[in-house]
Amino acid sequence: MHLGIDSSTQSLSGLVIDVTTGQIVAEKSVNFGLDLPQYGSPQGFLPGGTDGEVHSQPRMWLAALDQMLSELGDLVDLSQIRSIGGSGQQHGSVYLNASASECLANLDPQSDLVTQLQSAFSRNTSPIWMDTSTGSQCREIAAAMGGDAEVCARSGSTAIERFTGPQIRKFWQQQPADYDATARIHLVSSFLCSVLAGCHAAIDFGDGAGMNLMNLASRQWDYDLLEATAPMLRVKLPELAAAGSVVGPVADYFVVKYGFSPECQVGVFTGDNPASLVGMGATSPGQVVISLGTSDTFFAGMTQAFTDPRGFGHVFGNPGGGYMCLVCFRNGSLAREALRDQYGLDWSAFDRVALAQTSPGNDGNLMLPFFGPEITPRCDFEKPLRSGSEAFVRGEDPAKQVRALLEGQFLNMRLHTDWIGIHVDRILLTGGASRNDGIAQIVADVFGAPVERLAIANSAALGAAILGAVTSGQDMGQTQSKFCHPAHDSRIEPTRGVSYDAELSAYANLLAHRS
Ligand code: ADP
Ligand code: XUL
Repeated sequence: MHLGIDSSTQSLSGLVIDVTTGQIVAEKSVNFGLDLPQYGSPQGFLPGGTDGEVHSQPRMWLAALDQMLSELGDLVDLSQIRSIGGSGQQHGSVYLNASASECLANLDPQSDLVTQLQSAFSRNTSPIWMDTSTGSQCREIAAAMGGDAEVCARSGSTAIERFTGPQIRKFWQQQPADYDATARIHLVSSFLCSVLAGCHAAIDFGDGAGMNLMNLASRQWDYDLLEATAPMLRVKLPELAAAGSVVGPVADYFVVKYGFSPECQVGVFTGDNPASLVGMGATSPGQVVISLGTSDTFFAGMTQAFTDPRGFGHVFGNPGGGYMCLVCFRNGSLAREALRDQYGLDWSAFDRVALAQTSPGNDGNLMLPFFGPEITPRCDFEKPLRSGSEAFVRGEDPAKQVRALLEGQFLNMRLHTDWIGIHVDRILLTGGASRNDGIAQIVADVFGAPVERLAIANSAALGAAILGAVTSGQDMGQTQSKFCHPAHDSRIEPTRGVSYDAELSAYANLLAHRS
């Protein structure tokens, strides 16, 4: 058996697979807001950050890891786990001082992770992917490199506010003494991997590409980018390695406390999106995945690395080899939740029956579906912009509002993914909101392609478990063929005769002329 651990924005999950039987044996998830209310992060991050700052507490992730393993141990015999793979929300960074190596190597099973790693942080909080506060740092890095095009050609993305390099630069500028006291900077993924292995683990080529620091072609740290970002950075960064390659055996702490075998191996973790690509069985080019988690993301394997001319899309290393493209939309589930709560609705208002009260195109009522800052396109929106009938613009008619939000979200996605040039003839849908048939229908209609879903919504955790199997020497493709099948009856066809071409132009026009 192999364990996959995914630490996402709102929860940390564990999922156990048995490659012999092709079964998912157990799943356990700890929700940061509901299960760990003492961290004051109802949606997984600290509310109330100013000027676009969004931070989370790495201690909360440690508490969640302890809790998840303790609960998972009630469901499955952890001594049978041969290897552990994992993933984390991308871009988020964890800052550790010089005592961290010792702390990691000597974890005492009589105590817990939070208590023991408490003093190993050189920064109490971690900036996460929702942070949009580093605009000036991005401009400085681009200027030092001779322009955005150069940063993009080297790292796969222009300098982006949530990416780790600009975040590190801001930390160095604003807290130089704390930066100096930082011995190691991890991503969420490599941090949790290090805890499990009891030593500093590498960053993989998938998550590493989300930092504006890795040279995509050579898969090494790019010294010019490091220099443009902050001094003495190379010594603070881990090594780079392929996702799933062996880090070492699981730390004694986990053997004694949770009953893992001392032979259980920990593999290099990756980002949640690259892991999802693995978990959807979509690592080979030709398949498109849309993930509807806290953020909405659109991604696909690529044979060649080419970048988004408008600068919103990214190219990462693909854990299956080669590259993947990714476009991330910050106003995903959080915007759907905001509209749902504003109108006092529940998710049934987003299902097919409810949406049948309105029709595709929504009688010309359109919405720019942003309730907070957006990254694709980059703009500090505060509320949605409506266009259409007077009643609709006044905010009346909840069913039309729901349709307008969803059509707006997927028109925005279609508009900002056309650069990839993939002919979309099937969409694999995943993430928490993918189980909603109404949302899936609108995805199918807007893209004009059928949608399929796997039996399991958490494809990142499944991908993490498959990477765990790879750590034990299993073939990725063969393991994917055992687990990554669309669920029976999960397919949704686009509505016959419906095309969103005119709405796409109207949406692009509204976006271009927004006030
Ligand atoms: P993440 O991995 O980013 O933490 P998930 O992929 O677990 O997020 O998705 C969680 C989100 O899914 C929730 O925030 C919620 O908004 C959304 N969600 C869950 N169930 C439904 C549903 N039935 N309809 C629409 N959205 C849903
Ligand atoms: C991708 C991104 C998000 C996070 C959280 O670039 O910022 O999708 O990985 O899921």
